[in-house]
Amino acid sequence: MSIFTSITELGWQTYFQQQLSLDEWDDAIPARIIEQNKSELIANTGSETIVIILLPAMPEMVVGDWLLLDTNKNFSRLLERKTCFSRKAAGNKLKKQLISANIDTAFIVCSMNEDFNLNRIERFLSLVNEAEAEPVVLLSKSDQASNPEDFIHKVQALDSSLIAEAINCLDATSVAKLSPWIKEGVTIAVIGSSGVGKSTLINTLLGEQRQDTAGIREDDSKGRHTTTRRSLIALKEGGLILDTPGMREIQLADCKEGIATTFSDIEAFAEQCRFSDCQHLTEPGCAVLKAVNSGELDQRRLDNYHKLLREEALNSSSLAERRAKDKALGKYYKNTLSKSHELKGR
Ligand SMILES: Nc1nc2c(ncn2[C@@H]2O[C@H](COP(=O)(O)OP(=O)(O)OP(=O)(O)O)[C@@H](O)[C@H]2O)c(=O)[nH]1
Ligand SMILES: [Mg+2]
Ligand SMILES: [Zn+2]
Repeated sequence: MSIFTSITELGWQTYFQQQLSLDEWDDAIPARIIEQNKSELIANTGSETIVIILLPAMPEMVVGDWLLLDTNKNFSRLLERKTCFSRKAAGNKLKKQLISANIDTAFIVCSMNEDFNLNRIERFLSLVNEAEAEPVVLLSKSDQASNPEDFIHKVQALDSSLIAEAINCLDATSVAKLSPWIKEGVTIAVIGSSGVGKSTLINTLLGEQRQDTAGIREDDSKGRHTTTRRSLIALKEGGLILDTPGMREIQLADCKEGIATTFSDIEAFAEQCRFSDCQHLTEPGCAVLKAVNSGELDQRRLDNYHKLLREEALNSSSLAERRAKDKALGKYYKNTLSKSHELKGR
């Protein structure tokens, strides 16, 4: 396990410091969650590692979160997050799932082979933009691609201000390109589908085989994900990097702003539509459809925009409905409980 020598190295920033009360300034010990499993959290204080057993009364916490411990090194409270990545939980679960907290930069990894997919990159960008973290698109397996520049152009055609780099995750010289983003106190999350090279990239940055990669996996029968847990790892150059399991399904929820930022070109065209509530489907005077016809906008990109917006609206409304139901149920239990106490008291 990595030993963090100071909390600045762990990513402690003024944003978190400002949340401390005067008493907490004196007594509380800040700690950051660096690993988690179903029943416990592993937190680091900058000088030691603390295991926190999860209790029902605790708030939902995730890797990257900052929390305060009391003088006995027990959980005291969770600090407000600067950024948070979340999605609707996979499958039919009506639940929001936290992915990670307090991420400054996201490396969105996509390999330059048959898995290359612009729709998926736009999906990840929406998630990262919603959290207002800085996205960097990494196009991996450059050693296997005959034309990496074509892939870079395709990504930059989405948004000319987007940073895209082609890398060979197995090669230290190639990975050294990423040094401008690796700085003390900066937390980077590596996200992308399974098998794109996220753990390989982290191992190359570390200069050691810390994380299992598909190449050295002994038993493939457990499924196609090699990394199964999120862990925050300290880098020699400073900074922290979060390895994540490949996400097969990232259903967007509560992500409207993120989609708007990702598709700001479409939103700009939309301002010129004849009707202010234009859906850009069949309406006359639609500036978005005009941009498709003139070749300024890809039909694929417009289709994906529609798809992500529909999905986001559906997921957000079912999650809101679920939250309202849970709240009503909570009130009901509270009422019946206090009634039964009243009866018992009589
Ligand atoms: N040639 C080449 N192979 C790569 C590159 N990046 C990763 N690989 C290989 O691709 C396979 C998958 O890499 P991993 O690092 O395990 O992928 P991952 O993204 O961590 O996958 P999950 O943990 O399942 O999400 C391994 O066999 C790596 O050696 C690369 O840039 N070039
Ligand atoms: Mg992995
Ligand atoms: Zn329109």
